[in-house]
Amino acid sequence: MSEKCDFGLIGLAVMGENLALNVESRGYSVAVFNRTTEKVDDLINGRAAGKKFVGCHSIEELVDNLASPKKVMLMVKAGPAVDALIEQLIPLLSPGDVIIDGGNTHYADTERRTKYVEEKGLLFVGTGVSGGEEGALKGPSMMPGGSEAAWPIVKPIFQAIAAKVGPNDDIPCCEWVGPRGAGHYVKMVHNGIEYGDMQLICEAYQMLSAGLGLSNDEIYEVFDEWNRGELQSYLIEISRDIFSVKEGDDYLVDKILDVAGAKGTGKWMSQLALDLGVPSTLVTAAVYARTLSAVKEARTRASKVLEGPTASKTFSADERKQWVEKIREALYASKICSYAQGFVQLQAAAKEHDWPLNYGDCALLWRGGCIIRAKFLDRIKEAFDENPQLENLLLHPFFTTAVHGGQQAWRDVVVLATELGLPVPAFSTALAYYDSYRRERLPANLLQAQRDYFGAHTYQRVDKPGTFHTEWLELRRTPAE
Ligand code: 2AM
Repeated sequence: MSEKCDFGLIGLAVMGENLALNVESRGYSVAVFNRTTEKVDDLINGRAAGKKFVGCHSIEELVDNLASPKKVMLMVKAGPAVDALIEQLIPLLSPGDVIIDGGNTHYADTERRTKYVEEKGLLFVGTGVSGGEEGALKGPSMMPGGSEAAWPIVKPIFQAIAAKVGPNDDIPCCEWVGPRGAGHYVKMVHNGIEYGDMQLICEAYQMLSAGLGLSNDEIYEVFDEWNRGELQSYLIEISRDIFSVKEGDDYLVDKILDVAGAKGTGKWMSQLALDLGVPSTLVTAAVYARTLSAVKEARTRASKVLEGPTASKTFSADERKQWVEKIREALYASKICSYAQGFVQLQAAAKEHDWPLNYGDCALLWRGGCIIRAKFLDRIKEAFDENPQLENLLLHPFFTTAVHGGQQAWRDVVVLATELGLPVPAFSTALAYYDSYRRERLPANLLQAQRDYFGAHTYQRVDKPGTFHTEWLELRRTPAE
């Protein structure tokens, strides 16, 4: 092919390769390069055969093959590889050209790289890409941030390859998120919410199986029904499917070791929530739940020593039915809290970094293509479109009504879990968040008194302004000997 290509892509692991095929399938020609060049040849002679691809064996060749303004997307391992490639690309590119990082990058790296690449006269985009291998090929959710001037250059291709939603399937799940690291931050919050959703579903599963004694077939039916209502989502759908997969007479899910892996984006969100001083308790509970699952040998030893409640419960068919509905309500209410926390963290991060985020758009980006895609996100988009400054999702009438409707069931489920000795860290932290957030007065008055007592940290009062300190030792009642 003698004509220059529309798009360049470096890094042909599964995500990169599928994304390149997606771009080409929308009518664009693509130049590709991979460090291990056999992968280039494999692609060109395999899945890309007969398509508008140019296989390159060096970065120079890739850049030479691109039309201006040149767009080079990196789909390589996040970290030093991205910096190294940026260094190699800078001398080869011209002002107005765009370097795009589509990896699972920490937003702080994207903040730094945007400034650095801009100083060199080029444009930089750090984009979240969610949807796994299939999403990359057929339509991912894309969350781009970086150099504002790059957006009109990459927009047509990005929006062409992204997932589409809406009544006519024509609204792309890809919009400009904001400057510098904003896109990767939004992607991280997406992943953190994903951690919360997955943990909540796992806790619901545990209540259904270990709590109520439902069979895998029955759990399949429950999830199938849930997926027809307000919980309709990709994660409920795949969880349902999992309960139908057998190896001979046995269900595969029962054969899987209960040790959770993690790549770290949930941990990032949790760490950054602590730095910002916002209570993202669901993602944190979900990260810790994975951590505790990982110490399987210790749990096995402890299981032989530490006792749980002795009383067991039996349920009639009717009671089971009622509890299934209560668990559904508890899941929904907890999920609302989880998303409320995610958006509060986004708002705090936007303030700290001076990103003009559009929260309705964030909800739209997650509406399709990505792992947390769900019908429910339409309601979140509407809530933020109606009031872009919405302080907390729980305060929007739709969600207020929803949690009010489910709160008794939610409390009952947490009580039942506690009685049965079944851990529900995400259900219960969500409820504790709800109960803390809705209470005008918390016991922090005593906490402030304690701090002032031992460390003279001072306190403020409800009855008059100012900063106060008390000599507690002098004023206290002398304890009886
Ligand atoms: P490879 O096939 O040569 O290993 C995911 O690991 C992708 O990132 C792969 O395409 C891998 O290339 C690429 N990658 C990892 N480290 C890299 C580096 N330092 N430079 C270029 N590509 C790299």
